[in-house]
Amino acid sequence: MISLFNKPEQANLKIEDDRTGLEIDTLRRALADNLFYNQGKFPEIATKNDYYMALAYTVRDRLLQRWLNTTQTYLDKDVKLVAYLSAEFLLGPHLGNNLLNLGIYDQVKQAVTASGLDLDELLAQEEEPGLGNGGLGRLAACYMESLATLEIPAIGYGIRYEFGIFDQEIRDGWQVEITDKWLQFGNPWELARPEAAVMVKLGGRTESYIDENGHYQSRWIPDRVVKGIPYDTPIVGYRVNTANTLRLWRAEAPESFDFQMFNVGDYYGAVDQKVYSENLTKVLYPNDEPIQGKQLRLEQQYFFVSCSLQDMIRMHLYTGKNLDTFHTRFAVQLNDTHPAIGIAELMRLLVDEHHFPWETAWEITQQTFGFTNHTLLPEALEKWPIDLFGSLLPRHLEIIYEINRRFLDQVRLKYLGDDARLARLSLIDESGPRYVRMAHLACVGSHAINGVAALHSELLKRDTLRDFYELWPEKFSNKTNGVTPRRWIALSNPRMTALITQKIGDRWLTHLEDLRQLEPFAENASFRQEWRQIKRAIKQDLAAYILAKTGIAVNPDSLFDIQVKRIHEYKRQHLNVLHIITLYHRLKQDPNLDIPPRTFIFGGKAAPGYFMAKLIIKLITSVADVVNHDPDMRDRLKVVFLPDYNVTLGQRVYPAADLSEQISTAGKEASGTGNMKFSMNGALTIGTLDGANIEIREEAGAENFFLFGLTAQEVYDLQARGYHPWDYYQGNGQLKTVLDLLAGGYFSHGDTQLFRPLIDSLLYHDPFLLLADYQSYIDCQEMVSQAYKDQEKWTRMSILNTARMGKFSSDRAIREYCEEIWHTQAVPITLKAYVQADAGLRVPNSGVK
Ligand code: 26W
Repeated sequence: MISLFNKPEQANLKIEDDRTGLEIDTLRRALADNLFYNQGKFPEIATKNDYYMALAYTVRDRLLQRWLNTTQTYLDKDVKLVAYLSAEFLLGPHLGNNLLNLGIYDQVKQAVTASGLDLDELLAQEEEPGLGNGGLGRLAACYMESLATLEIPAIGYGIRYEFGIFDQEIRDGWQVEITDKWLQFGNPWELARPEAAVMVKLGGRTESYIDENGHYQSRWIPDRVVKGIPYDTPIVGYRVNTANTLRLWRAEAPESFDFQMFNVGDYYGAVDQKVYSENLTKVLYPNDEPIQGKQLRLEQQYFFVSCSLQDMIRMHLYTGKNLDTFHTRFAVQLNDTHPAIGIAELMRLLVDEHHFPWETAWEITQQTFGFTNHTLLPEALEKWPIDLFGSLLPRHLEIIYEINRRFLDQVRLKYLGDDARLARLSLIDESGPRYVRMAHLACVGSHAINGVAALHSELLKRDTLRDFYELWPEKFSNKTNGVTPRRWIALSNPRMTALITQKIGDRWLTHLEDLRQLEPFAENASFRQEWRQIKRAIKQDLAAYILAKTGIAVNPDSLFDIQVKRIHEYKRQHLNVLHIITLYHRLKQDPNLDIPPRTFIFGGKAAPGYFMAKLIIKLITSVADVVNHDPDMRDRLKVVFLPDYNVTLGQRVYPAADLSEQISTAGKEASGTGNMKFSMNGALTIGTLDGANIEIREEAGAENFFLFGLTAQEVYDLQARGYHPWDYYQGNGQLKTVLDLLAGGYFSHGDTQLFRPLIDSLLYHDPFLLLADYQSYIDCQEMVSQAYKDQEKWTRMSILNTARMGKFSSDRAIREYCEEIWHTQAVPITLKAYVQADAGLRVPNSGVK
């Protein structure tokens, strides 16, 4: 975003096109210049990171023109902007993606090589910005990339955590969390915008008064004020001129040093404010799903939402518009309930700060917001204790009470005397200790509510948000998730990309439905051969990486069976382990069992406070230890836990899979997005009818999908009539053997206590029905082994999976959001040079005083 303040005078600068040229020599010179002028280094003393930074600045120069032109265009033209509010953006490394989207990968590779450097080594230098936990954060990143590629005016708003998701190390089989110092070498991809700082109030009290027009007014007297500093990162579209902005907020003390306090000798008091404020954006909460209800979390949410809404209002007023058209200029999407406080904050800004009548303000607010729910797990639906909420946001609590009063009046009219429904719908949970239900605020304050896969959206309407659906069916829709084919195919799998483009051209990268044209090639033996060779080469690369990282040698000709995602009981990584132990036991019983050798690969972080998830990691590493060192296995079974699973590692792993594990309990995984990335890269899926698995199977064809397990309805019915996991244990010899082996300490050096909590949970509760789905899963895995023996058949299924994944492009999802929720259109950008080599600086006629 161009800084709107202090305009430099007309300057007569002679600018080399070193900063935009793409000729190899120009790029090489730019690289050398940036090493010298930006890093202040010369080759003899330059580190690999210096070269990475120099290259990053060289590439950044080449996207700035797009960025400035995009911003200028949005200011000049009266465009409607999508504002995507998310507490998490799991962006992944920038450099490779920017090279791809700018279309300069090859030139830069040549220039770097000609300079005696290795592009892959420089790419590996980048610390990925891990500003998210998992699915929700990564989806936000894919959507930002698609918005830019589709030339949709958009801004992403979030938090610039100083420390992102922890780095994971495995010590003695256990997860250990390491602080993620992603900013330690600086971040060349962001621009600080201190001139666009905004102030945010916290705590304190309110006092009401009657204003000069006799209207009731309330003013908020905070006891703390924090300054929000925006940092802007360009999000470049693929082969278009659009570069949208991701604006992430950092908190700092308004006065970094309170001299008054210092002078009275309260040294610590003097910096207290500073430390307190900065703590606000210090670290990402590393839990996805179970909420913690920590005050700092609510402060983080309010802070970035208030900064963002104030920023949008400032932009709207800057264009000379009045705020009663705010909703025609901004379509604000709430990425789950984490930014839902935004509804009360926009009301506060419109009513208290801009003196709008309540009704008008409410109309604008509802028209502005859309809400996406990403989870059905009751423990993940955010609700804040009234006292905590009221002490931090006293004015917002008043506003929420007023929203609730007017809402329940409406409900009462429609459902006279139905007090139970009123209590269920209320924004305030009065059933015990009182809470503010953030999902209810989001539903009441938004004009659109959506789930992230067909089944999930149905379950939202049938269960979680049933009362709201009955009230406002027109608000509800489904928007099945998608992933960007640029990062997850073109960047992650260049070999397959080249083969596909060779056959069907390259339009598919922006029109993924074109992949259907690959179908006939599934019947072509030599194409299948080429397809298999590519998969083999990628598996070879991953095998080398696994050996380097874990010391485990895996066979690239074995079936790569992969499960990578956050560790969670509903995702059932431990069911996968029950299969491994079953197979292991069978091979011990019958060493001549004819099964294709398998390599089981796991990856994923556990929330630090989630004991069972951490125990599941220990289970995987313990079983791996025994299986990998058992000579009877003769390398037919290998188990690997890959540490520190993140976006960078995902780019290595998804293309290398033969089998994608999507084995969550039906009705629990809202959508999943890893499932899409695996299928797009030719992996076959073993999965339940859960989340987007259902739609992947619909698109790929049931015959190209390994289905098992209870459906969501069957899960519901089984739990309704009473589920006794013990009976399954007693009733299935193989299952009993497997669990007894575990309980007996076979995989824990005889320690029978280590996995007791896990086994007891399975035998006496099993909330995620592992034992109920065990046999179906094992039988299905047998089908997989049989299918893999026929490589031609397998390859054909693999090609058809890729060919039929067009639906799962984030471009399709974004087009649906634009047409059905945001009502925004593409605004193509024409590139005009900001700096004419001969004419000096050209200052746009913005007319801002
Ligand atoms: C308050 C703690 C917390 C943090 C994150 C609660 C819930 C979350 C997210 C909603 C969890 C999440 O990432 N959900 C995942 O969102 C993906 C994108 O829509 C879906 O594909 C996954 O199925 C869903 O688990």
